[in-house]
Amino acid sequence: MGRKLDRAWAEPDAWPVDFNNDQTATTQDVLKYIPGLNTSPPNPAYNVRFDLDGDNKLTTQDVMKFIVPEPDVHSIAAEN
Ligand SMILES: [Ca+2]
Ligand SMILES: [Ca+2]
Repeated sequence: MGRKLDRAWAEPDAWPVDFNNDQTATTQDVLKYIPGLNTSPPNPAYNVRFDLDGDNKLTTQDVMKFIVPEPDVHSIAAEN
């Protein structure tokens, strides 16, 4: 189960966390971090494609980019 890319016009590569270009963000995409986790250039295992925070290191901070905060339903209800 994963999140679906809801923009039909978007190219698969336009969604940064969809590493296998199947238009969903799943554990299959997260597993792609395993070979390069805790690497940085010039280590050949480092791949800039996975460096989502652009700090030249592949760490759990990049993996955390998969987590999108859910809206706070209580504050939304209070506003309406
Ligand atoms: Ca995917
Ligand atoms: Ca990084």
